[in-house]
Amino acid sequence: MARRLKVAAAQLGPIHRADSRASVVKRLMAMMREAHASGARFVVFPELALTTFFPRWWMTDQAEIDRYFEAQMPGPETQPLFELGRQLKVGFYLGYAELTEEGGKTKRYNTSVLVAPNGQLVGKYRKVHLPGHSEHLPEAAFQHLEKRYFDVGNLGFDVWRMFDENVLIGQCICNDRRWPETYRVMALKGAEMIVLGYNTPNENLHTPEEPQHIRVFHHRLSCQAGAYQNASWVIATAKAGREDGFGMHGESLIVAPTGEIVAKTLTEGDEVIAYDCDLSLGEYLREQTFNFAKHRRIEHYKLITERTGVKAEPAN
Ligand code: ING
Repeated sequence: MARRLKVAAAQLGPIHRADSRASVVKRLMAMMREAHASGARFVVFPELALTTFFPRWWMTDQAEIDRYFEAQMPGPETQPLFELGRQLKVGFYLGYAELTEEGGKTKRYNTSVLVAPNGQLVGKYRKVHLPGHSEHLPEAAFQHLEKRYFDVGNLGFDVWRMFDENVLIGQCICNDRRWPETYRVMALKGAEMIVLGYNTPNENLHTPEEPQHIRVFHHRLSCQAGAYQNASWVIATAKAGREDGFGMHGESLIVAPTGEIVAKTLTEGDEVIAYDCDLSLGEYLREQTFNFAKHRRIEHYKLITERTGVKAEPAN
């Protein structure tokens, strides 16, 4: 009997600065119900799924910034979503801004959690690859201040066993999907399915002349390559649409271990897509092409973990 898990990507349309968390949680719950009605047992929500993508705004007042963060997960406003998951026996991935105390210091992370069908929190991830910049760019059409508002994630890349099928599930966030190291570390820990949420502006902040179709092409390329090269299912869920006028692309994807896109969203609004994932599909790739133990030569890869940036050193 093939191990199968029906998974849904629950894409969010825009969340404006004026939108309340309660109104967003209602939308998340409606999509969880829709996913459940389609037979899905695992729902992947976006990155920073409770608020607008606030790193686009220059803010200096820490209290104003912290209004976008959660001090508890679940907290009073998100508890209804966890309760619904427990009632429907649906597990989920949720991205949010985490405010926490570590060693007497306040820390702020771009975080995601995996929640089991019994409503219990299974695992937490904090975004490692923070894109953008930390200083104000007054001439730019919008900001991308993740390096200012968040600390670099300190939990590494992990996988967790979930569901009766004992699926090994890894999680990451947005820009992480562009870095092959992200998928590879989780695949080396046995990931069969890697889930992530994202908020990706339509425009390139630094190169406005970059054709818009390139953004979606690079998004697909990153997810498809990550899936194929690690023989893993990849589910990538957008927060999309125009938030206070600033556009972000949709194209939420469910990608098979072969690298093929098996489902994608068509709109930039709240939209649920689902697919009954055969967890054995990646096995032949893990046994042959990407049999890591048989084919990888780590003695030639040292530079990947010893050197951060480029240092041109031609062999001739
Ligand atoms: N957003 C974007 C992302 O990685 C980005 C930032 C877009 C970086 C395109 C490079 C190229 O999808 C977040 N939130 O990481």
